[in-house]
Amino acid sequence: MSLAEEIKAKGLESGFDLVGITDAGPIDNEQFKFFTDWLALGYAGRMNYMRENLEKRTNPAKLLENAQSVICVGLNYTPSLDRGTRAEGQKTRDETGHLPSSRPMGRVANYAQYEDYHVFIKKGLSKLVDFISSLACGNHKFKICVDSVPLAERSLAARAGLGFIGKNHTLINPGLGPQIFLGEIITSVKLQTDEPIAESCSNCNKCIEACPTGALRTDGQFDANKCISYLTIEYKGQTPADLAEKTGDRLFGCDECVLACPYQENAPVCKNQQFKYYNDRARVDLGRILNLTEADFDAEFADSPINRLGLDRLKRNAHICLVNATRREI
Ligand code: B12
Ligand code: SF4
Ligand code: SF4
Repeated sequence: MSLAEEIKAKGLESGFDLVGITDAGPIDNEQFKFFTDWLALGYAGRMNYMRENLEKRTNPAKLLENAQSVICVGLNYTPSLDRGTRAEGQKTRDETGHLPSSRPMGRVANYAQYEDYHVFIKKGLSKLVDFISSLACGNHKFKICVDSVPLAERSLAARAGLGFIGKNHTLINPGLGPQIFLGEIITSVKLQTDEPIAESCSNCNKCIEACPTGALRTDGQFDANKCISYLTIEYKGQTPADLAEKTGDRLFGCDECVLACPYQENAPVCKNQQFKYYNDRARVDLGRILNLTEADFDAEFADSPINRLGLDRLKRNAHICLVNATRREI
């Protein structure tokens, strides 16, 4: 087995669903142009960090001295509707996958129903680094990236053969669908690289039709200013009234463009049993959120991606969902 093959086998054995390798060169010109157009058109909204470190974000070699390769991993996060241990008295989900309740509830995006993926994936990648260090000759360097490092993760994952970029802008693997977290190890070890896959988006436009706000534009661009995921996770101000209304009962994140994709239909559920899933985070009681103290919030969401949002913004979102619930009842 070559070193690259050993690394890929170890990655899969340690619980990742996909492992591919690409070189540490910059993303291609078309992808770079897409990115700079996105910034120039103002579609990054108030995510000012997306305007910084452009050189590093689009070129892994700028993030690590003598970088040669990027090992890209994917972790499937499609939740099973019946997964997890139900608490005493907890109701079963209805045919739409929702837990019926007489109290107004807010929906949490699938990815945030798990423990914080940043922490989980970093731990897995750190073990993989130990494994590579034990096999590679010489004194090599490694940099672990999961989401927060300025790096064009989707572009690199596509180049490493993990999947293709769909019209919903997610990295889609034909077998696993779009609900895949990404992570990378940039390394000075030179490894044999993989080829991008041949399959591509079917252009069925179901994602664009499903987007409640028009954030997924028909011209192929993505306007974060209108995206419910951006507004409920990243945006710090008061949500504009028209968009607040379209947010419906989405308390944290949005999955519409992901769930509408035909590649999601037969996607297998997350098989990594070490990756903690919380059944009771799929839908949460809005009244309870509005009454949480800082101490309650920290205790309840310490290991969740929701923790980064902070209690004030979670309450802002809960208030919007509650107003929308009242509107639905009238
Ligand atoms: C900022 C950010 C957001 C922002 C902006 C999203 C966006 N589309 O840009 C907000 C908060 C809205 C967001 C939402 C979500 N995010 Co987010 N996000 C990021 C982050 C930090 C940067 C993304 C970025 O660079 N955006 C800028 C745009 C221009 O880049 P891009 O969409 O990645 O597109 C690149 C290529 O795909 C290509 N490209 C894309 N479309 C096209 C079209 C054409 C024609 C061409 C030529 C090229 C091209 O060009 C770009 C060059 O780099 C990444 C982590 C990272 N470091 O990469 C996670 C990441 C993209 N997010 C992730 C997830 C899971 C989500 C959500 C599903 C969460 C949710 N349920 O609410 C949604 C999905 C919304 C969506 N449809 O994109 C995952 C995606 C995994 C996957 N399988 O794709 C990532 C990779 C985090 C991770 N490590 O797993 N996110
Ligand atoms: S996450 Fe929701 S609002 Fe954002 S582009 Fe996808 S469907 Fe539209
Ligand atoms: S819904 Fe259709 S157009 Fe959108 S990403 Fe999936 S296959 Fe592509």
